[in-house]
Amino acid sequence: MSPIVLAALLTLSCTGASVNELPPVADLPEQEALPDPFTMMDGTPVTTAEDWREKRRPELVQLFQHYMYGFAPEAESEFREDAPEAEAFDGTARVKQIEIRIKGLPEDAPRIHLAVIVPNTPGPHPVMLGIKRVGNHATCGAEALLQREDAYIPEASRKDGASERGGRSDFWCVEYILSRGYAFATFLESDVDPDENDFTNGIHPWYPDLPYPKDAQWATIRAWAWGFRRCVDYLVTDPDIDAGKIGVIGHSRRGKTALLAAALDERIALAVPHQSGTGGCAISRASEQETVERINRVFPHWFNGNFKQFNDNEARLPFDQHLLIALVAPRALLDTEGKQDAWANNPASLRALGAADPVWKLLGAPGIEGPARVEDVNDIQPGKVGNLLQLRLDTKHDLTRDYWVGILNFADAVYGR
Ligand code: GTR
Repeated sequence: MSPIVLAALLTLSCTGASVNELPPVADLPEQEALPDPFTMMDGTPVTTAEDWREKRRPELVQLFQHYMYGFAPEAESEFREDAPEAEAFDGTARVKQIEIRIKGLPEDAPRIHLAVIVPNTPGPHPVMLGIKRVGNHATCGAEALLQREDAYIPEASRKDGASERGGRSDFWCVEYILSRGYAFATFLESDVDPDENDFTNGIHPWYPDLPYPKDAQWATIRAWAWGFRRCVDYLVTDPDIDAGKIGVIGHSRRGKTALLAAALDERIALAVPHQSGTGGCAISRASEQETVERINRVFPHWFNGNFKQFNDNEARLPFDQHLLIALVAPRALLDTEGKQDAWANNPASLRALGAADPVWKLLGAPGIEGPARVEDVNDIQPGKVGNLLQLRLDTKHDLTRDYWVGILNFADAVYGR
């Protein structure tokens, strides 16, 4: 190892990682095996829960941002009502619509339009917060949900009817979620950043002077995770919501986002990265499905500039996705996967769960208890599962009601409901 790299690593371990001192990718050691959760970058062993919380966790938070997702700005959220509270579903629920702005940004800066649908029963309620590519009005038939004509919706979603009112009812199953006593909250990804290889739109141009090297700055998935954080800023203030029971979910590229959001924001109690694949729960090394090179080539805006240097070079990653999962510990994570969805690589995600599990154990929390994977939602019962599990159902790349049954069984189990 060159003296420069060694000096950088030593600085990293002493300071808790100043990003400008992290080694260039070419100087990172090659490791074919999965990086050990319990070895710091400079080789120092991690042996106690305190070591994890105070040293290894902060180091990994820095590494994932620097080399993969990018660093996002700190922000203070401000809330206004988008519309007065209204009843829905024959008075069994209430709809709240909140506009989230960022303090200090100009009037015409992007803002997030968060919809929160709460069961009309005594609360506070646990909540599932989902990111999606269509407007809030598409998630269910609640008439009160605003349909915003100025929202950016991708062409494909306009064509397949998904962006119509209630067009994604079978996907989000909002009435079912409410019937289980959970609130449902949701926002549109393009309120933060349209899913395009273009950083001149969305939130990015409003932060022209971030104090990070250009290649370490936030890309689209990091921006969406920042959007989750802004929504959590609101949810923890809402008396109808149980602030200790906030779950996040997204499908596929948004599953990657939900995982990242939960990894970085410890107010999130439950992560459900649905069919999240590469850049989500699936291990990047030796992928037989979507490789780092492929995802960077086809979706260059999802990850930062540094991550491109790991194309065909995954062995130099100082982490793998098991360590992103581990950042959720000791909280709960359900990795939901489709048996017919080979591209999302559920075997590689199962491997990641197994490699992350020791972190739950170090923190004295139930990680994988019993089988790591179940294929029957009825196997998810209190006392039968811990805080870490894969649920694999016989579906393609989609979200269906059966998944919601499993997700809410899992949430009930981890919350002790
Ligand atoms: C695919 C991409 C996956 C996944 C998916 C999706 O084309 O290769 O990583 O994110 O899109 O978001 O549906």
